[in-house]
Amino acid sequence: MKETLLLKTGLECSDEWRGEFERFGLEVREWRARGDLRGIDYALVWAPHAGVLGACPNLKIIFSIGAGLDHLRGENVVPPGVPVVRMVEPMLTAGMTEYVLFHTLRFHREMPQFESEQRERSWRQRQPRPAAQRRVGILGLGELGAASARALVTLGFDVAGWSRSEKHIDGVRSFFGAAQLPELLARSEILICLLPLTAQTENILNAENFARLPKGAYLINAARGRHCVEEELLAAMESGQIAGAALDVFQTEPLPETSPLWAHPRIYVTPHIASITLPQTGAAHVCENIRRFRAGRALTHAVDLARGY
Ligand code: NDP
Ligand code: OXD
Repeated sequence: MKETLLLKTGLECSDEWRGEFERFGLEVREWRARGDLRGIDYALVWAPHAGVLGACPNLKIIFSIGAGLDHLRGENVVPPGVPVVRMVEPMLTAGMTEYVLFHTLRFHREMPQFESEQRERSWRQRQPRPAAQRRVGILGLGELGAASARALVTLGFDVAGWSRSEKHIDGVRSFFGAAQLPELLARSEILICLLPLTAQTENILNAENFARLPKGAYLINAARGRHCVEEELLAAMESGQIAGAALDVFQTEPLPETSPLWAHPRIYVTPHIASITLPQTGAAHVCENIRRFRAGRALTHAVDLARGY
């Protein structure tokens, strides 16, 4: 008998995922038509409602459709004892690297300034600064942060990163642990946040840390909205401490129509699309883990939800 995968994507791409899993030999059950939960073997989900996964008595693995795991938090969302695997797939990483490169280059080459000069029909030539003289700091040097760091090094930027443990990435200066955060911030003219959302990282983009950045720094937040205290960011932009920001994620999503972030002249808003798991490559990661499970081998990218990432 075929095994069944319960699918809740959060986006309008269920058919593509379904096709991939059916080719692999799984039956796919959509979340909204989930029926008898005894028949569910695997679940691939984004923000599942509390109580549902725990009511699947034969569930073998829960796959997060995203890299982040915060959507699985909350009482009764993930039943104890069922392994959880997070999403790590090459196109998710590539998409984030593109997003980071785009915004880093945009700030580095002063494009927001040139865009505003264009609107004024103002022709002001100036010498661009070499990338080697631009200090970029990345909060989080995991799958996504490390890939972005490598790409920025290739372009010649002066790159440093911050993580819990020390990293050894060619051309990237490693800062680690809470004690070294101020030093990383003090050198970051462009600060990129690619941290997971945990109790330790929530609100990390706050007034105190903005004040540690060089004056006129830029912020790129592609991690989670709850990393950033939005009111304190607006204040730091008002004072000129932060010159510009690219925000893909927000405290409340969708970003409310009334939010001042939408119309801020120096904030670039995107609707949580910095990178999105691609069904083809994402399904390959899921299927590989199912194969491993069936063969009794260790899963890849299984996570400890208690650690938070
Ligand atoms: P990883 O788990 O691979 O990496 C997390 C990194 O953060 C690690 O380097 C880790 O350090 C570091 N870290 C965690 N906690 C701390 C801490 N308290 N202090 C210092 N460093 C810390 O995650 P990914 O790179 O795969 O993803 C990062 C996040 O990006 C996701 O959690 C998600 O929220 C976000 N994301 C956003 C997307 C979007 O479209 N906007 C798309 C995909 C992901 P160490 O290595 O030492 O453990
Ligand atoms: C993710 C996301 O965590 O898309 O993958 O935000």
